[in-house]
Amino acid sequence: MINQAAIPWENKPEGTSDVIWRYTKNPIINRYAIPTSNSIFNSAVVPFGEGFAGVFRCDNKAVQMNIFAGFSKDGIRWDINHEPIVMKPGNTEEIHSDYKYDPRVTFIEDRWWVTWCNGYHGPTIGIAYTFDFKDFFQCENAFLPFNRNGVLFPQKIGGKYAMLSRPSDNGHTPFGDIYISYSPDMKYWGEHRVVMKVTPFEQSAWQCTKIGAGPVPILTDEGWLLFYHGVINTCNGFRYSMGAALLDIDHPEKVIYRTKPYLLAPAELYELTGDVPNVIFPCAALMDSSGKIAVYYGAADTVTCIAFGYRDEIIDFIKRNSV
Ligand code: BMA
Repeated sequence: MINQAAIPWENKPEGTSDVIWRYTKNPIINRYAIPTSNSIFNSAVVPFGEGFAGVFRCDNKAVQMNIFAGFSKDGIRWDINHEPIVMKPGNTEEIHSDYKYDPRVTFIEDRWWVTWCNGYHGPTIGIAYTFDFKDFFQCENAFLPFNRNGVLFPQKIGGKYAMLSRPSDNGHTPFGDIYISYSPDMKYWGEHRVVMKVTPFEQSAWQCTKIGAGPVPILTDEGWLLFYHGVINTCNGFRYSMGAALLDIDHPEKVIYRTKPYLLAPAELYELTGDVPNVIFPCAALMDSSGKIAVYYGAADTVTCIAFGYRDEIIDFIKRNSV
């Protein structure tokens, strides 16, 4: 795919030593951006054509969770379809779905693959592919319920598709580690291995309750750069922050480095308050050829935001501040 559009970008504010900084015009998508929406957050964008395409989590005013396609010239101003994606059968006729949320998108070989949390007698990982963000073809769910945060690697590893996921329960899961699974065909998944677990409370409490993969991992010379969310349970409920890890290129179940301090935690009003306060939930990242990165994240389960960073600075930070 040739992408001529520059990724969204804003220079680092003077005087900060942070390696991730927020877009000053956050949020980029407000909760009522389409007529039926209660909230638009935890969404995925990719370079597409001469601009960008995305799959957006829009909860409607009945608070039904669904995913919607959208398009943008600059990655900031989005035209999101007013109707949700209607799936056609892909590698199965079984495309039952009670709800869909928290999509991720990546290009592998010849098509775009979408994963999301799919309601099939409880949350599990749904998979679909598209060539144009108009027709979507739903495949077999990757796993049994209960699972969330299914994130594909953007290329095969050892000849197989690879997916991170976070086995969970049917509610607001009070635990959760990141696993990897492999598939020869995007239908049958196995070779499940643990990648990363929560940290001990006294070592890094922001990620001591549960963790989950965020954007599709980014291939770098130093390993797969994985942004992830980490959660601490507080007397006021869960607080979601963002960290990052470097995973071995050929064996991504091997964690090389992983941030002890968070990279971004709820601090701005739009992160601290909303339908679910204190949530930063990254689901996509764009990187250009110079190593500039734009991370897209849902804030407070209400709106969609961007934060920026330089690949090399982030990698250096992860190495210097690893657990
Ligand atoms: C998780 C998911 C996310 C949500 C987060 C915080 O379990 O439901 O969609 O952003 O909780 O509420």
